[in-house]
Amino acid sequence: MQITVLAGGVGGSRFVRGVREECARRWPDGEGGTEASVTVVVNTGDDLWLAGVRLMPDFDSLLYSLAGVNDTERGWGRAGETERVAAELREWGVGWPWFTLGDLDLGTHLARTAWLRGGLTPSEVAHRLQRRWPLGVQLIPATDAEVDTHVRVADPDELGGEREMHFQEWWTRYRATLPALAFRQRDLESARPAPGVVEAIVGADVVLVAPSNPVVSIGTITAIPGIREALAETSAPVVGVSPIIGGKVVRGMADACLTAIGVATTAEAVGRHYGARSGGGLLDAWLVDDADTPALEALEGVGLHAASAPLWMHDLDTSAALAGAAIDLGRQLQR
Ligand code: FO1
Repeated sequence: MQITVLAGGVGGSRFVRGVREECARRWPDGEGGTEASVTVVVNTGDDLWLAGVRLMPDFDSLLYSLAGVNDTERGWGRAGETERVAAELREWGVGWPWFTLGDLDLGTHLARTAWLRGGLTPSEVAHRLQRRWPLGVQLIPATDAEVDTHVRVADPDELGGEREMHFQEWWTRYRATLPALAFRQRDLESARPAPGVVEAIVGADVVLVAPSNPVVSIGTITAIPGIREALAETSAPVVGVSPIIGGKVVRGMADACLTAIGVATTAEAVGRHYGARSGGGLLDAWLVDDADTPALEALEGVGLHAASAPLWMHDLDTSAALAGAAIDLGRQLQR
């Protein structure tokens, strides 16, 4: 059973832990793991260079969460973190005072940057980083190209009345409160899927789109030339899970991103935004929360196989149950 998941960071991490757990329960390998193979195509649009090191936040969120070393309160970074170096960087005026690089986290960024400077590609670096812990799934960055997301915002002081900033500044410094005029990934046209990504999508038995940010996470992954084509080509059912429950984002500030691209913050609107594969869109099926069952008929109307299940992931059991519902929805389509 080959399962491929498209995922961003924080929402993606919980969902992927659920997929891993559900696979271990359904297809046990006798050692507490699973015979199923789970590949996660990870968003790289949040990535940035800061203080001379390369950060890959969504990859690191998945890595730390799946390894069980993540800070569960903050939702990012390492458990038991300290910030001695970050304090020094602030004194030197290096990096961003509003963006904390913890000491343990810096170990990851320094290792990654050392390997990159040694000539490894980001996906080769990703392979080395995840060798340290037995994650039970394979994480692959969506592309080896740098496609850092930038956000255009209105600025009356600027000529032309606009300016651009890195997504991470918009997200962490301004908490997405500056109305975004557009999101742009630099050099996206020349980006290509990282090695193994197309094979993971085309060769999957089911492709799952995690309840991640539909604009800057799933949107960035599927905008990489070659990935959308692979999704159109795969014989696997493509099943998405709504990141919106009852008209509210589950976490993060995806509503600010959706508003910027003119999509309402509802499970129905995001399902329509992704579109049905039969109509040239992304998905075969769309899983919404029980609170959003009124949307099921309209979603069927646009060619999506729509179903509802509890989408709140409170713990490993609810995450595994959600993963199971998404896998089952996909397998119903295969018959
Ligand atoms: N998020 C914050 O809100 N504040 C921070 O200071 C911060 C630092 C940080 C450092 C490394 C890293 O990998 C992630 C970090 N994040 C921080 C979270 C980051 O913005 C998110 O992981 C995603 O990129 C947005 O979904």
